[in-house]
Amino acid sequence: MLMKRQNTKRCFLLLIWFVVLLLTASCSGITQDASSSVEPTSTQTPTPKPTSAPLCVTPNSGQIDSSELGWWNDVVFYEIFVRSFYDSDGDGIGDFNGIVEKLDYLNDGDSTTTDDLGITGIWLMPINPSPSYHGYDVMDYFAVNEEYGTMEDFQNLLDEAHQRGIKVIIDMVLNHTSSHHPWFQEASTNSDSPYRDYYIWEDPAPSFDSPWGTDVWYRIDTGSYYAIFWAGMPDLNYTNPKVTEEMQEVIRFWLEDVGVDGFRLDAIKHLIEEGEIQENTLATHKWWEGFYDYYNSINPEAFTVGEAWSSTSEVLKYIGDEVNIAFEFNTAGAILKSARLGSKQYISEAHQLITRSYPPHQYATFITNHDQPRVMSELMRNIGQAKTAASLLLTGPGVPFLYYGEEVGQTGRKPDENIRTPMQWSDGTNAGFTTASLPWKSPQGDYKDWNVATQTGDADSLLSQYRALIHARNEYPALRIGNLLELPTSERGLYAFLRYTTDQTLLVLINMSDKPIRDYRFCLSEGDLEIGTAHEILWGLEVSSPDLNNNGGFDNYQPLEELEAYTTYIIELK
Ligand SMILES: [Ca+2]
Ligand SMILES: [Ca+2]
Ligand SMILES: [Ca+2]
Ligand SMILES: [Ca+2]
Repeated sequence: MLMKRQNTKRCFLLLIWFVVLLLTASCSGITQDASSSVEPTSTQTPTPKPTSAPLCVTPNSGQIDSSELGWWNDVVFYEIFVRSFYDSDGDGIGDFNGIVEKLDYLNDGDSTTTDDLGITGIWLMPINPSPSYHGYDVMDYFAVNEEYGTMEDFQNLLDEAHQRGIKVIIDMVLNHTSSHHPWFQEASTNSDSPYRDYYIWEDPAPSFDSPWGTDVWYRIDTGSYYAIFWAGMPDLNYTNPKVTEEMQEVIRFWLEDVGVDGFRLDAIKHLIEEGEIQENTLATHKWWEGFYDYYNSINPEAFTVGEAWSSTSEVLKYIGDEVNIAFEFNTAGAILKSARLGSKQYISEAHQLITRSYPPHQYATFITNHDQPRVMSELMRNIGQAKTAASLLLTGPGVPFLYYGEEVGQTGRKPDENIRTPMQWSDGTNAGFTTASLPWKSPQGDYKDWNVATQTGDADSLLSQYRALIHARNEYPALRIGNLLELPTSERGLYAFLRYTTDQTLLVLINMSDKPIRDYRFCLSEGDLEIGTAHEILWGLEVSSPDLNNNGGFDNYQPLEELEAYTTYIIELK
């Protein structure tokens, strides 16, 4: 009896497995039609053999409609925690003037020099007055944190950045205020105050928790209020039109009176709750649609990037009519995983998903940010893997964001203060961050080996890799706004792909393995190539040219005899 039941169960499982196989097969068929595709006849992975003919691929004929792109698609952003970047006046706290002093490091505004990092956008973490060190609980939306400088200092930073062709966006925290904000002070002490309804009160408090299981209802003398993150960050009540009006004025102020280029929008998925549903609600989407219309009416060139820490299928609902772009957390995880495991599988899957899901390039890519362990800690100090991660970020589609210090391999794990430590400028006292004897926070203990000064003259350093990649991205539109077509090889550690526009074709080779790769060949059944030349643009290496076939592609191309471990090459083909 038992045997029989097991057999039946096994048959049933087999049947399910078969159905799943069928579904997978048909889904991947759809995938291939929608994105630039591998030829259907050659989708089966061959047994890796050195002499096997390469799989042929054909580019997608659909070109990207440039009217769907924005100025942000030409930008490489750099996230700065002001408190930790550079201290100009020796009080141990980073400030606006400190950033101005370091702008030439970021981008000197001269396109002929390449010893700067080359970034073209800055995201400043919150700059408003706040009782916390990080600033994600705002006390005054119309002022700057005086520890960082004055509004004049900030205006000066904007001017100096703009002169160098750097856009500046600021963090905007709309979901909640600080409990020290005058609105909440008033609302929490006086139930009859007009500000009472700026927040969310219920009596008795409901019993539900946050999606991650923490308390969200806090009892004080006058009642219980809702705060999804913690008691010090009471959520604003956006079902009250007054709150929306107040925040529209905030947005107008920063765009029109101050002149920032846009906003990084914090925690957008938590804006409006519907009962116990506390993320990605319909009311939240509706509110952001109104917000989108509002800020575009103030300045149609204004840019927003949203933080919706969710799966791609949820994130993309915000794109294009609520915010311009949002962070691609799934791709960030895939970059790290591919770099760590030396396998293209994860990033290849992520690229397929985002290129078929979003409008072309309307997503923000990154590796880790101020809420996550630093890249170099995630990769256990493996500089080869860190270079791979940088290459995947900066040769890939979308709008890339770096987190300050990532380019010199800064480390840090949670708690949060430890992933937001001072920028490591040199091997001097306090990593060259401040002349104060006591910085607000000590730099990481290994700063003497990992800093800007030490890596600047070293062609093999991580910093040199970031510089080369960013300058290449600035120079070649195909890296910024081109299509992506993977060139299959049997080497799991070799991620090879074309980035191409109508008049530019780049072949990107990333050997993410710890071994050299020699046995690889590429086949492009058709393309736009006309003369059959190849030119390596990252390091100026000599590379072989492809023999063009009759369709402007190539059948059996090997540009370099050997791809060294953990190396990246970008080859322009004509
Ligand atoms: Ca200072
Ligand atoms: Ca320059
Ligand atoms: Ca909320
Ligand atoms: Ca939408």
